[in-house]
Amino acid sequence: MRLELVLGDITEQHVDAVVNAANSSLLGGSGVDGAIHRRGGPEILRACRALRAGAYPNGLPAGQAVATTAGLLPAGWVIHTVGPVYSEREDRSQVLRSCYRESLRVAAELGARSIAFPLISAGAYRWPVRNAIELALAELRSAPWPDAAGTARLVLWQPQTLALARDVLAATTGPEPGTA
Ligand code: AR6
Repeated sequence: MRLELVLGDITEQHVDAVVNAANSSLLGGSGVDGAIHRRGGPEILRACRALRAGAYPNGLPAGQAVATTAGLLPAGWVIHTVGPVYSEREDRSQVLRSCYRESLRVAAELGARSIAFPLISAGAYRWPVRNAIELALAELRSAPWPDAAGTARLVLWQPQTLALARDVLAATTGPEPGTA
């Protein structure tokens, strides 16, 4: 699987599936979640309400992932996942790792060949950015992916976050081939 780091807006990614950094309610919020619902239109919220009325009456637990239509977005699906809120007292990194793994699993089930992730938990949920990048890259590089030609893209919102992600990747693999 090819791993890409790009600067940009998750709502503008032309991939099979984009991942939403949602909350358990699945009913919207700020940051990535707000942007996805705003740009994707009401169809996504309708699909999320249907999930709450059906399989997830109590909401989506942190670390899990579920897909809906992408509405008006250029992507084919939105995969909603719920990151953990950062805690200094409790190590929740397995939950954060699970968000990436479960999203990839759902994407594979859908037959998606390309997927774009935001940096889950690194905004409103206050996860330290470098560690959020380290966990994201570790999962994206090790997760089983049925399609060897598939692409996983990590979309960074700020230039300094992209620079940090490139540093982290280079520190673990050597210079990154073919980055945008
Ligand atoms: N495209 C790509 N990245 C973005 C965008 C965008 N349009 N907007 C922000 N980021 P966050 P979380 C970056 O807060 O920490 C919501 O209210 C941002 O700079 O979206 O998992 C939900 O409903 C940061 O690096 O997600 C939840 O309640 C990263 O995306 C809660 O926030 C994640 O920031 C989830 O918080």
